[in-house]
This record gives sequence, C-alpha cells and structure tokens, in this order.
Amino acid sequence: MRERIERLLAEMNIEYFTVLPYSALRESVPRIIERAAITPKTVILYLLPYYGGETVNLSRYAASRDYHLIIKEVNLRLSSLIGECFPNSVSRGYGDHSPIDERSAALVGRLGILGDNGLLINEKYGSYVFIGELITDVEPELLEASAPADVRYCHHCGACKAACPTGILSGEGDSCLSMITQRKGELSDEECRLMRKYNTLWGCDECQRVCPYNREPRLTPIEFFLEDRICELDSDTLSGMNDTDFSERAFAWRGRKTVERNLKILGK
Ligand code: B12
Ligand code: SF4
Ligand code: SF4
Repeated sequence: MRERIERLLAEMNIEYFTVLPYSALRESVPRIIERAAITPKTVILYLLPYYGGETVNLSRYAASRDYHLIIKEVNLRLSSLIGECFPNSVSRGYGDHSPIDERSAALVGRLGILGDNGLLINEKYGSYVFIGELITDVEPELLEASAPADVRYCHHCGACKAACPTGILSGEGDSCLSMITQRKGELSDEECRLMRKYNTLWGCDECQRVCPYNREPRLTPIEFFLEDRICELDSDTLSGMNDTDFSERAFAWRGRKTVERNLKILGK
C-alpha cells in the first residue's frame, strides 16, 4: 500500500511523505476533527517544496497561487486512492487549517528537523516546504504506518534569533511580523515601521532567509509554484485582479481591505 501511495505522490513530484498513526500525534484543534464526522486512525502527511525564486515585497510562500489549492488537489487524489483500496473508508484532507500540529507530525514522521525558528527543515528543500495531510479511518497497519521517531533539532546557530524583526524568537517580543501583516484593523506606528523596514506586504521570511539550511534554496519541482507568480505587488496589480484571481492568492484570506491597507503603509 505504501508503494502505491509513493507512486501516486511521485506522479505529482512529491518526494517526502510519511504514514503515521493518528493517536501518536499532537491534536491542536480537536473541534476540527469532531466536525469532520470521522474516526481518525491514520495520517498520510507530505511536504510540498515551494521555493520558486526571489521575491520583493511578498514573502516567498505567497508569490504563487494559494498553496491551499494544490494541497486540495493532492488530498483529492490521495483520497480516491484510499477509497479505491478500502471502499467503506472515510478520509478528510487538510493543510494549514488542520486538527493536528503539522510541524510536530512531520518531525516525528522523520521528514525534517526542528529549527529554532519554529519551522520544519527538510534535508533537501530546507524550510521552504508546506505540509499537507490526509486523515483516514483506515487502520494504521493496513497503510503500513511507521512508529513515531524522536524529534531532531537544528544546530542552534542563532542567526534566526538575531535576524527576527520583532524579537519574538528570542523571547523579547510578543508578535511575529508575519502575523502583523495578516492582522485586520489598524496597525501601530511601530508595526508600520517594521513593515517598511523589511519591505514586506505579506508574511515574513527573515528567520528563513538567514538560516544556513536555506543557504542555496533548491527550486521546487512542483510546477504549480512556478506559474502565475507575483513577486512584487502594487496597487495597479491588485486593482487589475478580478475577484476570482484575488481569491486564489494566499494573501486574500483577510480580504482586499487588509491588502490595500498594507499597500498604503508601503506607499505602493
Ligand atoms: C497559526 C500559524 C501561524 C501563525 C503563528 C505561528 C506559530 N509559530 O505558531 C503565524 C501567522 C505567525 C504564522 C507564520 C508563519 N507560518 Co504558519 N502556521 C500556523 C498554523 C496554522 C498553526 C500553528 C500552531 O498551531 N501554532 C501554535 C503552536 C502549536 O505553536 P508552537 O508552540 O510554536 O509549535 C511548536 C510546538 O508545537 C513544539 N512542540 C511542542 N510540543 C511538542 C511535542 C512534539 C512531539 C513535537 C515534535 C513538537 C512540539 O514544536 C512546534 C514547532 O515549533 C500552522 C499549520 C498547522 N496546522 O500546524 C502553520 C504553519 C506552521 N505555518 C507555516 C508557514 C510557512 C509560516 C510562515 C513561514 C509564513 C511566512 N513566510 O510568513 C511564517 C513563519 C513564522 C514562524 N517562524 O513560525 C507552515 C510551516 C512549514 C514548515 N516548514 O514548518 C505551516 C505548517 C503551514 C503548512 N501547512 O505548511 N503561522
Ligand atoms: S517570521 Fe519574521 S517575525 Fe516571525 S519569527 Fe520569523 S523572523 Fe521573526
Ligand atoms: S538559523 Fe540557525 S538556529 Fe535558526 S533554525 Fe536555522 S540553524 Fe537553527
């Protein structure tokens, strides 16, 4: 069964995946699974490398179309494979908005090490990877699940802590610049100053940019992340986007107003 999963994922250029018993994972938002009407038994979790080149004022994860779109596609294909092999099974796909802490799941699934920047770092693609998963009620043994492994850590060089604009990584600040750019409402003068200083309209890559594991980031082999890229967003590009184009961007989830506010802060 593992081989069939591996083959299916390889067709989409996905090299890193793991199969784990759900009971071994940290459930961070139990209500998501309660609402999903499923008895979760096994998780098939995979990495999507997304580095597609440098960006100007959008963080690297937000330059392509919204990664949730590709996660949905992968989960649909995985789900039909599981449905074919186990006809009465129930499966649900997740990515980001998930009942589990995805980074700790990927760590115990041997897909990478934990960086002091809080991110999963993969041996080949560094930390520029998204995590997606299919949760199913098929028993772990039937899917040849692995036992969870011990977590491994980065070499604590300190570069991410030193580079972090808000100081949150060294415990000196209480907010993350990525979060600030994604918050609705008015931002403080200090928050606007940080956005200008780091020229970021959406997200923050500072703790990844300086990390030695990302020194020579490898381009993603997944076409989705290389197409339709926006590396620098300005008001003209935004106003030229119709509602469908806009809704298919990772920076859309807080609505146009939030993006317009950020453009104004950066004088774009
Ligand atoms: C909320 C959220 C955010 C928030 C809060 C971030 C945060 N640090 O929690 C904000 C908006 C700030 C954010 C920013 C970013 N995010 Co985010 N975010 C999430 C989300 C939806 C939930 C995270 C969560 O529950 N946090 C609360 C708790 C769990 O966080 P924590 O205590 O720091 O987590 C650690 C502990 O759990 C600790 N731990 C404690 N006990 C145990 C036990 C075990 C066994 C283990 C192994 C670990 C462990 O390890 C965890 C990892 O550090 C996840 C998706 C998901 N469902 O997991 C994506 C996710 C973590 N984000 C992701 C990304 C890409 C980003 C950004 C890089 C985007 C950007 N460029 O701006 C930044 C990076 C900021 C940073 N350095 O963390 C990716 C990370 C991929 C990776 N390689 O690790 C995820 C996994 C989404 C995805 N599906 O790919 N994010
Ligand atoms: S994303 Fe930016 S603000 Fe957030 S922890 Fe990393 S460097 Fe610090
Ligand atoms: S910059 Fe250094 S301390 Fe931070 S995650 Fe990378 S290796 Fe670890």
